[in-house]
Amino acid sequence: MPDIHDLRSFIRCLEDAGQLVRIRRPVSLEYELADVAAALERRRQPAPLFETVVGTDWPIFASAVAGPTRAALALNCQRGEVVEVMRRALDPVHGIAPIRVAPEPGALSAAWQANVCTGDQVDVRQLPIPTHARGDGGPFITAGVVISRDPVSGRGNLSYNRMQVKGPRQFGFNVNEWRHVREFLDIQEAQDEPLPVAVAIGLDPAIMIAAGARYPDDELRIAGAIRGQGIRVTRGITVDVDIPVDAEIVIEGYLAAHERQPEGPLAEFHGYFGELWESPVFNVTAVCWRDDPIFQTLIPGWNEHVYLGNVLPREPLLLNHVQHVARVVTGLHIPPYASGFTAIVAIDKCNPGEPKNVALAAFAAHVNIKWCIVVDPDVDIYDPADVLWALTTRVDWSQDAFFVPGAQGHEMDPTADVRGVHTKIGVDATAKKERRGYEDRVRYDPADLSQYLPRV
Ligand SMILES: Cc1cc2nc3c(=O)[nH]c(=O)nc-3n(C[C@H](O)[C@H](O)[C@H](O)COP(=O)(O)O)c2cc1C
Ligand SMILES: [Mn+2]
Repeated sequence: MPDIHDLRSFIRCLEDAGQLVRIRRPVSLEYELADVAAALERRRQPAPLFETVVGTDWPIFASAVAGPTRAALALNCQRGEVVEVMRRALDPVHGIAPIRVAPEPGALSAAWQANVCTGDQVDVRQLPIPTHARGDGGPFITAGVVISRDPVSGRGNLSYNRMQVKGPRQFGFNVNEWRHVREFLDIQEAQDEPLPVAVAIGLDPAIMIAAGARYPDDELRIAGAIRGQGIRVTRGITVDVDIPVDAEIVIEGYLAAHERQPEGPLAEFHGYFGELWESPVFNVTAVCWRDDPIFQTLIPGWNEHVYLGNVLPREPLLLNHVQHVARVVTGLHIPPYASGFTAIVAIDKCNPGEPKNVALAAFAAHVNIKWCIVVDPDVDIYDPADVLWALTTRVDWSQDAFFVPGAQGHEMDPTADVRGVHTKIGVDATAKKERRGYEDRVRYDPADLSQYLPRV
């Protein structure tokens, strides 16, 4: 069982599983790095470790958990078990609290305390922060996990908040209305106080996965549940929040009270650019890093963005709902290449009407789901080509598809109105041999191509 506890151990695990590609050719931080990572993600290729990046000595890793293959490695399970493992980890009953490492005299309590830069020494423009998409407003930290604390209860919190470089010690910090960080900032602002936060970059993927979930407690407990033991944390150097000791890079600072500045645009999860936001301002008090750090980024508006935010936390919800109506669910997936709006459910159908009930249950599982495709167990739900084949050869559209007009969806779905009202569609793409008999489907055994092809 691989011991994954930080980014380095995860990278080793990926390399052993053929899920890492080391890129030695120099790449530019502007566009080129993201272009390469995006192409790899869309083709479901290994995650890139860019070893030579122009203008920095630090390697950059991207696309850590861009889909189910690497999620399975991160969660130490089979690909078909990811939903079940996530369902267990997201249940607060199984949460495991972080463990606070006390500083010992003369020793570091965290690897990232090896290099510390504070006050006027800090210039975040020296960090290798990519400009990802043409259309983004500039360089953004996208894979930073934000650690904050409820000023009232003291409970810790993890979230993603994109951060746009604004100056040597300042970022624009995006935060939506209904986020926990927003609640904490509101509480502080009512007393004209800033909110201390830390941003950890380069992490155990269990923490990356945890940060994408909405959870009633400290999301580090989700990461603890995944690892079966508490995540080791230590207090920040200039802020009172508990930061994972194994982070590669840590940025500490404060969200200024009552300050707002234009921030954005950035590639959004639905695959279009967003608008400028009036966002809070993050003032940096310290930047710290491990010796020979690895910077980590996440390609905005692309697979990993959708997978962490809209897939991993929601597939367990979908499973709960479809299990309620279908006798035998053999698999389900919300594909990260479809903005989290599509659900694919495989069932061993027991009744001709069951697939349509499954689709209805999927719409109830989460408002974002607008299309549910129900297939037989022989269809590979992770392979868009196999799903398209089932849609083509097993669907009579006038009988097997149904619309739900005027249903609630996501306001940012470009087909919905400004309130998010749109039409949902359910498709029964299971075979109906009772309509007309036909022979078995063609099958070839999956060949291990690495045995036959030169390494690319
Ligand atoms: C890759 C990624 C980027 C995100 N970026 C932002 C962001 O910039 N602003 C924001 O408010 N939420 C963003 N989110 C959503 C929240 O960080 C995430 O849903 C988290 O659960 C919110 O934390 P909370 O439940 O503790 O409020 C992002 C999610 C992901 C997965
Ligand atoms: Mn939270």
